[in-house]
Amino acid sequence: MFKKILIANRGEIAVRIIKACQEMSIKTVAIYSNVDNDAPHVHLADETINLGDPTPIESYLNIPKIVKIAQETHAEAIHPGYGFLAENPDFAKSCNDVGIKFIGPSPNVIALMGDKIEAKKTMEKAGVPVIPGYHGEKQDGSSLVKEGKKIGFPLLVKAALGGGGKGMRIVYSENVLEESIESAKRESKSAFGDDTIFLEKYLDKPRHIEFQILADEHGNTVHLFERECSIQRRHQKIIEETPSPVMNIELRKKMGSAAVTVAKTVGYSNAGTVEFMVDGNLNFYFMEMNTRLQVEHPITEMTTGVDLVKWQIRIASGLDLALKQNDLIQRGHAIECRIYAEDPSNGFLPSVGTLGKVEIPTGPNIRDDSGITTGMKITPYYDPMLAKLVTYSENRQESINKMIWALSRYIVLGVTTNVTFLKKVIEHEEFKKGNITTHFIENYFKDWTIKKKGLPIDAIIALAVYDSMHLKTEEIVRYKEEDPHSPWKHVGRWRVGGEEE
Ligand code: MV4
Repeated sequence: MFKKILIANRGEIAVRIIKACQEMSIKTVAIYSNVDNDAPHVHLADETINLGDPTPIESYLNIPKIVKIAQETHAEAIHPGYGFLAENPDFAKSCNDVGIKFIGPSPNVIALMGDKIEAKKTMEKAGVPVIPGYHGEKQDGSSLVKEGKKIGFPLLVKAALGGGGKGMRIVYSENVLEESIESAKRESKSAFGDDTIFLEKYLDKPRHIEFQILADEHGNTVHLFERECSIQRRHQKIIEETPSPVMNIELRKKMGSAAVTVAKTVGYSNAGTVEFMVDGNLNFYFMEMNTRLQVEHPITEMTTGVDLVKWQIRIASGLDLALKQNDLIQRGHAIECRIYAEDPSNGFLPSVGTLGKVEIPTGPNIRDDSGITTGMKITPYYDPMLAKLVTYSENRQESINKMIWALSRYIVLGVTTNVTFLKKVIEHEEFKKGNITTHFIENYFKDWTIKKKGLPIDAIIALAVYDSMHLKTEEIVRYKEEDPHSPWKHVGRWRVGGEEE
């Protein structure tokens, strides 16, 4: 087992990984940029090395600098977390080349899965269902138009190196097909330096359902069931849950076994996620594989009792996967809400500032994975996700109720957050019924702005906080008497939970 690991990340995931290392008696090295001096991952680690300039390129994306720090601190392995360098094959290779173990799959597998066309072709050959479409060699305009007509409309144009909707176009009719292909190619070229695209039938009422995989370096592979990730906004997941409300025993068996086939086909090792699209008739299709630990891994941990980060570390150190498929069981129901520093009443623009009071509710089966503390700076340099709130219960309804309870008591001052928005989504009748697709947010929350009506419990608590800070409350919080129920306001620096005037 490793004696020391460098964590090439920041925020809540760096905290999550450091805590796993502490439990395993592994020393940790944290890296941090100049705006992260007060970040919790820095306080938790055994050694900390400053990266200087906060721009991502100069800090958390700086491969030579990070590898050099790992060598100098004698770290034997690097955990990349998610985002930043987690799915960068050059980084994985740079680590392995100097004898530092990259905690993840091999560079070749990362590169293969990074190319959505190659991944799709490989899985089609392996007999895994893929979304009907064109993913061939011909990339000239007229061939692609011809193939597009064969598929029919609506169809989707996707970038080979894409993901997250970049370079993607929905095409509803033939007369805009050519220009959509061209503009997708242009966008893809500027975003990924490559303009290879592929075409897919546009699925009706799709759900995004993914399977967690663990594979050791000796050929043992298991899946840890599904996560329903359909609730997203602009290709960012915001709420995930497991089990999926549409899943049944038979479908789970089929999809789980397809996910294991995907992993085995490419000789996958470590933790990974196989993403599927599921249509209204419960047909499922392989979409892509994420070759990293995912943001939403905690809901799988809650329902299986398996610590995914510890297994990543054990697998990377060469241990056998002791978990057998038949021993794994899914029990109860877990939901995760992603807490972002963003302003729902202002186009979800990232909100920056220095954090004041942070009060996260605790209670039975409430998990807080956060990377925030009072005094920490929230800057525009990095992803605005502050924390993840997870609730677990014996069934979906109870999990939802617990989440509503917890969100109502979640306080972050200093920046605006999406907490109130999350609560509205969770409370939506169609969400409660489990009637969700990837278009849920655009369907039901299109021009959503918070209706400012009054003063809820969170604001009352916030007022007490202001008092304790010797500030005059009437200068800080105002609300409209005629709107007796809702979220509050702020004036000046401090904001509560949701929104800004
Ligand atoms: C799809 C799809 C429907 N059919 N593929 C791909 C990237 C991911 N973030 C969203 N993706 C989708 N791929 C097929 N064949 C629906 C989505 C999708 C989506 C598409 C257009 C506009 C908004 C969307 C939101 C979520 C998912």
